[in-house]
Amino acid sequence: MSATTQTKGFSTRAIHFGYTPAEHQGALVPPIYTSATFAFPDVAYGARCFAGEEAGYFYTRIANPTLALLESRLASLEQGAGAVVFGSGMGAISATLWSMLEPGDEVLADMTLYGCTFAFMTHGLARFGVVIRHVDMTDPDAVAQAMSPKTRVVYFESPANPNMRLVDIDAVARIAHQGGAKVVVDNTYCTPYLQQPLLLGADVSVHSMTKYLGGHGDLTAGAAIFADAELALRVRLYGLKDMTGAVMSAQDAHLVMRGLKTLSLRMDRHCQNAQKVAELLQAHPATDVVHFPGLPTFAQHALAKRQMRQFGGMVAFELKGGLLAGICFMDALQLVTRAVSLGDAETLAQHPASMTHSTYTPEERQAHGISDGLVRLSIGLEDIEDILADITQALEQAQRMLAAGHDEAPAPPCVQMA
Ligand code: 3LM
Repeated sequence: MSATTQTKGFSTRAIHFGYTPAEHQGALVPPIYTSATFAFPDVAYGARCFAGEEAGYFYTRIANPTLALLESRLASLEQGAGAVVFGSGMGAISATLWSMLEPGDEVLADMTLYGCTFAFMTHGLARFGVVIRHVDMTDPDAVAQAMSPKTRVVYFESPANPNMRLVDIDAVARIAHQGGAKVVVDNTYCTPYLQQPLLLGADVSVHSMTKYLGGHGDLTAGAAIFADAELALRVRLYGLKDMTGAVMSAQDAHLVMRGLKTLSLRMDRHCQNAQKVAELLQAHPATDVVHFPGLPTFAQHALAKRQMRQFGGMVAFELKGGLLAGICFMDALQLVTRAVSLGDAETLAQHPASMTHSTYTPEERQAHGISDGLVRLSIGLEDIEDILADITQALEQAQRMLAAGHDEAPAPPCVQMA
């Protein structure tokens, strides 16, 4: 069997793509090249490397054999022409956007973005003359209306962190391309296993590999996968090399490749468990609203079925009693861990308004559809009965506290209580 053929299935490529043990002393697991620099046989070779005339490795911030293997595997999994890996998801996002934009250009961004992406745009790019405009991309017509001749990049997450809104990638990509803009999709919540943005028309798919791709909460890393190899090269030689230096370590690349081997298995289980949690929450009298694409009542359920393989492992919800009830619920959890991040084996609970999305002002959160009472769960791989039992007891505890008029749960500092 050829280890490198694109015709093999997703899981086969996640395990084998780009690597032949016979070329590496028979080592089943690819070697980890920790070297920062690479020896030149002579000066002329070194000069050719720097001039881009020689394909060899010369410095790990630009390229490294272990990172290159991971990059080729990611490009294969998401059907890209090339990929670049980074030291974090924010490294991938910032290096990509720095490489695509100039002062005076406009980014059209969805209303809801991960908090640090929002901050990078509004507090970062905007300071350098890039105009950021937000539009509700759940409505492709709104994107068409908002496009201007200066729009260079259309940027969104689907599902969006934290409120799970979906964007029709195919429809929005068509509109963006008609207007001459490129489309960047943050595919972190889905991974290449659940969603293939490039096949739906996107130009770049970015990932925090800190999440599902690594899968074990023990590394930070990012990736950008490109439909166009030329843009990939520009991001590597400008965004990564000069603008951010957000290089990934070879040891972390090894860990991500280990994570990739079980990605499809883990995602299947994350999705199954999340579906059961969402159903439990929706049926429970303590909950007000549940945001999960796999619920038939989810407003964009049909779109989810069309563009996602399964519905993902993330669930967001609000309890009756809003913020106070949400805090009581979170503090009552015993198995589920109170922590930010997502995609780990452990089920995690966090409060976006005071944690991941505290980069928005309260007014911005309100305008961008991130309510103070929202609780976000990253559903893990534990036995589903244990996850459901912990959530059930925490819901009951929150109900009891509210019924008893309990008002001791302090509001997180950045959230203004009504
Ligand atoms: C979080 N998110 O808990 P890193 N894109 C998306 C993300 O969710 C994230 C990034 C990019 C969370 C991290 S909040 C302090 C913890 C959709 C990260 C950025 O740079 O690898 O963390 O990825 O939602």
